[in-house]
Amino acid sequence: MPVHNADIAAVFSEIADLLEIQGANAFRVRAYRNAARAVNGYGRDLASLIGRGEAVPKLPGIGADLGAKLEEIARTGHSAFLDHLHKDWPAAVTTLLEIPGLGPKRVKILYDNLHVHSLEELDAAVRGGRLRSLPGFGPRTEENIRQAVAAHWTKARRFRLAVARPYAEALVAYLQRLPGVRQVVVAGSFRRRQETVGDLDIVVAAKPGPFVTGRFAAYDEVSEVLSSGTTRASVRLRCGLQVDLRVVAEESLGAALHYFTGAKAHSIALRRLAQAQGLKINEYGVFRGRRRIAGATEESVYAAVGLPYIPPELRENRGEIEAARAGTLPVLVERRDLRGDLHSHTTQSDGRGSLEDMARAAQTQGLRYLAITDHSPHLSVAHGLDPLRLAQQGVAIDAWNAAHPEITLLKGIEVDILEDGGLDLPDTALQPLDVVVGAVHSHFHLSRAQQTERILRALDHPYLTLLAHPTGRLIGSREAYDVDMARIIRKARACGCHLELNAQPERLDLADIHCQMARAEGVLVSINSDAHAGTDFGFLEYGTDQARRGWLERGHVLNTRGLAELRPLLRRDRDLS
Ligand code: DGT
Ligand code: CA
Ligand code: CA
Repeated sequence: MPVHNADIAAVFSEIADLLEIQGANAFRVRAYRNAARAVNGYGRDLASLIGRGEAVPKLPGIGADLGAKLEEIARTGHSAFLDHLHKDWPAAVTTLLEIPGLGPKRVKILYDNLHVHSLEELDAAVRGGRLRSLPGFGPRTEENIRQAVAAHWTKARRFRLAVARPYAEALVAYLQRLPGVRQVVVAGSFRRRQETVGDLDIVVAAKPGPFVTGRFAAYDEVSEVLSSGTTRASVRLRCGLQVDLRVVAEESLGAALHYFTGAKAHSIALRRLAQAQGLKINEYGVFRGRRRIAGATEESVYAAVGLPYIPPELRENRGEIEAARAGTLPVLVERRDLRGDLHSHTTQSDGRGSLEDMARAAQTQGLRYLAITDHSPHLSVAHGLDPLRLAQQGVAIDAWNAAHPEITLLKGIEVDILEDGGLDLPDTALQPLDVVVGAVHSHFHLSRAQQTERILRALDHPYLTLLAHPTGRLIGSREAYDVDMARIIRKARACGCHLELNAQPERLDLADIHCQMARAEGVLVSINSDAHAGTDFGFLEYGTDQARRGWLERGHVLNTRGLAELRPLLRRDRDLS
């Protein structure tokens, strides 16, 4: 069975989780977490590479020991070390970590005292009131966990776009090789580039008949066939992801794609528009009476109702049909419009590439400038930079820039926004920098009023250029903190500050609706990779997808500017002296 990079990364993550629950050395745990990230971010399929006998590529943070484990997993899909850990710790233990409020220490206490090692057992223990007596728990914690477990049960499992993508691509490649298959497109929320997908919806243009659905059901990674007929089938993959397949005639591909791309609300609105013109749209085409007047392409479907093509990212019935009718659809930003990146890390803090590594990788990705923004001292786990180390990094950046006109490094910092809204470095350290990215990394649970005040106060700081990952959410594991985004966005405009759209697949923070709010208020958004390794610049694609869902055009995005145009937009202190 093929092993994807995501599978290898999942093994490393699970090892890290289990080691952490055991209370292993923090550096050892971090090494496995970093390895998982490096593998996830690597652009080529490691298993096929290794299968062809090529040397295991040098990935940041992966030395001889982890490299050998990587090769083992890539070849066999298993890790002897993980199997060894499972002797003492059942696999389901790590799923307990998905419950907010349960960290490794508490999971260990639960396991040691109550032998709770799955969500079902946790549920039973909570119902039985057995948690409150445990060291460090208490009735309030028990109640919080009870609510978190209930929320977990009701929330059907969704996959982050970046997690679903390798599965989608491998399956598309498999289907495309089948004889008689003309075209394969992943539709649904995946095509709309939603940040998470509930399942994959694949539309195949092929000769009708049971051949394609049969081959689909026989795909290696299928663990369960939910249904299979001549034109449709549904399966579940080993990773838990469900995939729905539709086989359509080539002449209906556009109509079918439109139907299965959705979103449902968009399709319904378009059907209404068609009805008003005496037309009928369904998954086979656009019809006037019995006559089919369009359907081979999506363009033809829209044209039949008098509209220009609407990009999938906009199809949420949030005003796109009205905009299309009025001829005011946005010309959405594209990845190739990005000229630079304003948030990245090096080995000076918690990055895994040197200054030179990061600069070269950014250049390879077509960027002309890169802000180096390591952490500030408050984030001690990340070995944040004090003023002296920051100044030394500035010297190294000057040296790089003097020798490398092809890509310009900007001096920056990702400075912690403290609980009171102050910044974690003195003005004297911030003043010489090109970019000051302010970030909340602590006190996520302040009240909405306090959290909002805290950030507004930070935005008032004359050296702050950019508010990083503005809501702090981690998709699927940490809710956004409670803030008044409308006020923050208005404040940002008032003080000439910009907002980041952090492109890390688990952040994608700003959310699409906040991008729209920023656009409406005239606040520029910077699509930043927050790269911790050279391979992370690939995240910019996900950030761009999110920006497109937020209706952003090139002009709304700060880092589509060339350096000369950018520099004055980064300085806020010029008129203050
Ligand atoms: P997901 O899977 O929850 O991330 O979201 P979607 O949008 O991929 O939804 P899904 O998989 O249930 O359906 C895929 C597309 O198929 C959906 O976007 C629109 C279309 N579709 C599904 N059910 C209906 C329906 O009852 N009416 C219409 N017009 N379209 C539907
Ligand atoms: Ca879907
Ligand atoms: Ca579906």
